[in-house]
Amino acid sequence: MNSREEYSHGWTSVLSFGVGSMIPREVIQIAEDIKNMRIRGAGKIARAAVKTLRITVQKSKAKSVQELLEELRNTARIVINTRPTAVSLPNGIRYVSKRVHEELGRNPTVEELKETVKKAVKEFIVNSQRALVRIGEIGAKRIRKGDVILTHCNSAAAISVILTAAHQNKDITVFATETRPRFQGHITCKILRNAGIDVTLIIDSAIRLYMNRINTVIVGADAISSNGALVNKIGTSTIALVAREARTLFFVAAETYKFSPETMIGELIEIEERDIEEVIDREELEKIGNPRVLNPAFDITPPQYIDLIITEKGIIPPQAAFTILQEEFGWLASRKEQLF
Ligand code: RUB
Repeated sequence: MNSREEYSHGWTSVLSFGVGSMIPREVIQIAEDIKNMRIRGAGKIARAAVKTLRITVQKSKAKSVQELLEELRNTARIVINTRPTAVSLPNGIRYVSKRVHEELGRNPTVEELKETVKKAVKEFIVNSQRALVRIGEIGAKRIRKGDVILTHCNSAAAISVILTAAHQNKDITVFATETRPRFQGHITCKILRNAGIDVTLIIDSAIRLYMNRINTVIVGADAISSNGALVNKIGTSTIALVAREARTLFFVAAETYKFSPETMIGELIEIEERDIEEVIDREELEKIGNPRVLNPAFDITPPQYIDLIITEKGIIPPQAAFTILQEEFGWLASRKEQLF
């Protein structure tokens, strides 16, 4: 079963069991926006996901703690199923769920539990925004004056490093890949050009031709596994290979909530397969004899091609991913998780 089927399955079953009426319309709208990529990028997805929990408690008419937990569980289930690869999404939900479980030990009232949720949501959002700033400050130290940087897709964390370095007058130049099929590279160009940075847009397949001019590649992360492998926008692993061959540095900018705790206990990260119409429309497909079309949204870069990972807690080699995971999510490895 692919992610799309799982998603629509989860969605209809929630509705058909009559739970749909308990899901606020705004939550369903945010879930749709994440799925359709009107909200995209792992960090933004996580912040939008935790906001749905706040909306749920704000709209809730639950008369008991159990009822409120059921509503939170339904929201979490819908939101988590929107995009399967970005671990920031379940990790954001986990952040709130963990605080709810701690509060449950104190036998809270419905109102107290609602406050716990609102406080945890706010904390997650503030922390994730601070993490972006810190990643920029830390990462910019590794950018030298006059560096030529290549970035792929559109990552707020990678852009934070680039913008911070630019504000420090490091006189940097950026190459941005188009990032087919959704052209997130255009968003990157717009942000960097608005900041007055010298940017060149290139097609994805031109990376090898230009790699010798590049000093440093900086990309974001949708997920990092316990062995330090990076899951990011399709094409990232090819860029890493080409960078290695050209002896160009390859940096990943990632908040610690992009590390995947499931991978500590042997789970694999699911690679999202998106609608083939993002690649080619049905009419054109017909004209070329209806070949099978694949549209994976992400790929996997092995740790040996990554020079370092810039997190808000500092710079780490990919081999230290397990340590980060133990610090951040060690509590998860020892018990079966229940979200709310
Ligand atoms: C976005 C993407 C980004 C990461 C990190 O993919 O691959 O590199 O999500 O982004 P999509 P950020 O466009 O399919 O969501 O640093 O902003 O969290």
